[in-house]
Amino acid sequence: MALMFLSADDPPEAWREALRVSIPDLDFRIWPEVGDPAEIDLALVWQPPPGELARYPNLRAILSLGAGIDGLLAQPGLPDVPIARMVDPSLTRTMTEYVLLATLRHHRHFDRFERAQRAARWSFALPPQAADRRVGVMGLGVLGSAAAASLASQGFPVAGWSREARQLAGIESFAGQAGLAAFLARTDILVCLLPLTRDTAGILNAGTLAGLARGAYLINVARGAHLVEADLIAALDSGQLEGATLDVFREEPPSPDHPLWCHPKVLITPHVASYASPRTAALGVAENIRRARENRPLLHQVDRNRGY
Ligand code: NDP
Ligand code: OXD
Repeated sequence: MALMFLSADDPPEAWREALRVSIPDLDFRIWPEVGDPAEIDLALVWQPPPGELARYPNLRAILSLGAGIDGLLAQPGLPDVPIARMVDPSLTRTMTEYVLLATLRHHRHFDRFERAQRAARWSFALPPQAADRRVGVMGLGVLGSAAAASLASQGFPVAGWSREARQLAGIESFAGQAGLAAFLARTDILVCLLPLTRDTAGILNAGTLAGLARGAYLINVARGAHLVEADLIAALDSGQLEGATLDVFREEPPSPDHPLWCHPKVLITPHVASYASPRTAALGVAENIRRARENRPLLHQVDRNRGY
């Protein structure tokens, strides 16, 4: 029985050390040096190459190093075993930091000042008070609800949109298709923290962006395929949107000639909004290793039908 670690973005040695604190005799193999595929019973992965997971005949479970599992569910030949997604305080904290930073940057006009400075222009403009800037968070799950709470603590009027109505202190709740138009209409800064599913793909489109208050901002930290990029560019160019912060893209990295790279109203970050630190996240992963090997339900097990 061995665990395969496969990720180009996460540090294998730090994960090995952190997991061995809880499971000292863990046989931890770093892809591609995994030995006999039949000995692998667990896969701890982020963005495996297409088809790779089908090579391990005795896999018991897949443990995702990411919160979003859309990429795993799209894997050809994905084994029919339980999948657990990443839920961890370090992941939540880093996402909250990013969303707060991006919101405050737009709210306090730093995006405009950056443009003005490049043109040696003194661009005096006072921002509204936080109480007059309405933030809307699409997705009120683990990450969305934490970000929403943090934004509300800064004084922003915050609303969230989810499938089912949620009761969260200080957050106005909108739910389902029936609640979407009203949610958008009261939103000046829109944060997308939805999972990518068949229902949410392309949800940030011309219609959605037109439904926002004029001069709104978009912060997409979920998945690139939520956004119809041409519709965003049109909304920015028409003035319907004042700016956008984008951490995720349909193609990562976007091609060098992609128009978003040099759009003056867009800030691009390279899919770094949040990450799980092995120091804290290894505890939950170790628990799931034990659960999988004892045939018990996993923590944060994904509902494949729901898609998240
Ligand atoms: P959760 O599964 O905890 O929350 C998902 C939320 O989205 C829930 O509130 C859910 O509603 C809502 N939702 C799902 N489908 C719909 C729908 N059709 N209509 C309305 N609401 C919907 O996910 P997390 O908060 O943990 O993560 C969210 C996403 O963030 C991940 O899937 C990933 O794509 C992205 N992410 C990006 C990172 C980055 O670095 N850029 C890092 C980590 C995650 P309900 O509450 O009713 O179920
Ligand atoms: C995730 C991500 O889903 O980093 O965790 O995108």
